[in-house]
Amino acid sequence: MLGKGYKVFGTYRRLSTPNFWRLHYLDVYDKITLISADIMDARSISEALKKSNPDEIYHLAAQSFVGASFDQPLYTSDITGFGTVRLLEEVKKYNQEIKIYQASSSEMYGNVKTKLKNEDTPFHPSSPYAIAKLYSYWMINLYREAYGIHASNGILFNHESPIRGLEFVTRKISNGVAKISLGLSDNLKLGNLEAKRDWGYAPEYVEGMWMILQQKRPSDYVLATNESHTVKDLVDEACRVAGVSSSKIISSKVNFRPFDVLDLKGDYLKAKKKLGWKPNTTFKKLVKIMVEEDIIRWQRWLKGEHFPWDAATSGDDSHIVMRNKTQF
Ligand code: G4F
Repeated sequence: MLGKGYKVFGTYRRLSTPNFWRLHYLDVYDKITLISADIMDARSISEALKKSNPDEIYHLAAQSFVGASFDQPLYTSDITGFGTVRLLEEVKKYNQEIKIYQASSSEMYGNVKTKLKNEDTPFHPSSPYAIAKLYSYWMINLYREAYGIHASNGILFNHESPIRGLEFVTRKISNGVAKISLGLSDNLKLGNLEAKRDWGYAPEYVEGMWMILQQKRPSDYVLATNESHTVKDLVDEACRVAGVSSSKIISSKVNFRPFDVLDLKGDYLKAKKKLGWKPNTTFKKLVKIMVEEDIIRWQRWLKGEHFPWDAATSGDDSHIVMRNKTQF
């Protein structure tokens, strides 16, 4: 967005331990304006609108981890579901000309039988997270039809990069095999290796989000790669890149979800035709980007360099601390 000449505002939740490492990693921390706000607090959203007076809103705020939504269904519903309505209501009061992008999710399809999912495929959500996202999806449609707000859903399939959180399977694997390859760990425990996902490269999907809001008419679009791979395929490819034996990767029932979506594969034809959008990074390239980046980080760590490339509380890497606080 900065590259396109936008003035960018970002909202953040106040935390006792600041978590801005991704903004530093992308070298944008000093180039954007941060506003303290919370999607649970309508008044703070109203204030954020007044401070930023936006033309476009990219609504990505959510409890976005499917696994955690089974443990915290009400919390997830409040943030990922009602949060969108709090935003829509404040936009309706403040300025109905603002364009809104809603981060909808391929999880909304759940275990529906259709192999290749597009904008016309029926939804069958299979987690509290997916149900909350589907609620938001329909609210976006309602505010578009009832109030004429330029509100669009991007139905994005899994999109990944080296700044993915460690709790998600791609980064858990890239980080895990990187550590095994450098002798920092013996094995990696995962959950369901048979699940299939349609994994693409996040920067390309963010470009797609922007394209969606540049359309004259709001609409809903699938962004995907038209391919799906099993978690086991991901493990094998990551191990190949890192030079690690895949026998070190263990599937443990402890990490299985109460209910899992078996196969998600998206059809991006509408986005291609209407937006001119298409994914360019192959599955193998994506795995290579992520594994190589994690190996580099751990090599730097071994040389004594400590920096918060993940929040201090993430997974079993909680020992990563800031040595030089002024740096970040
Ligand atoms: O990486 P995941 O946690 O992503 P998931 O559940 O597909 O959700 C992500 O993509 C959605 C888009 O479709 C977003 F809406 C959502 O916010 C998030 O970004 O899990 C992927 C698959 C699952 O089937 C899971 O059961 O990997 C399987 N898996 C196997 N072992 C694991 C693990 N997932 C995690 N997180 N950790 C494991 O150890």
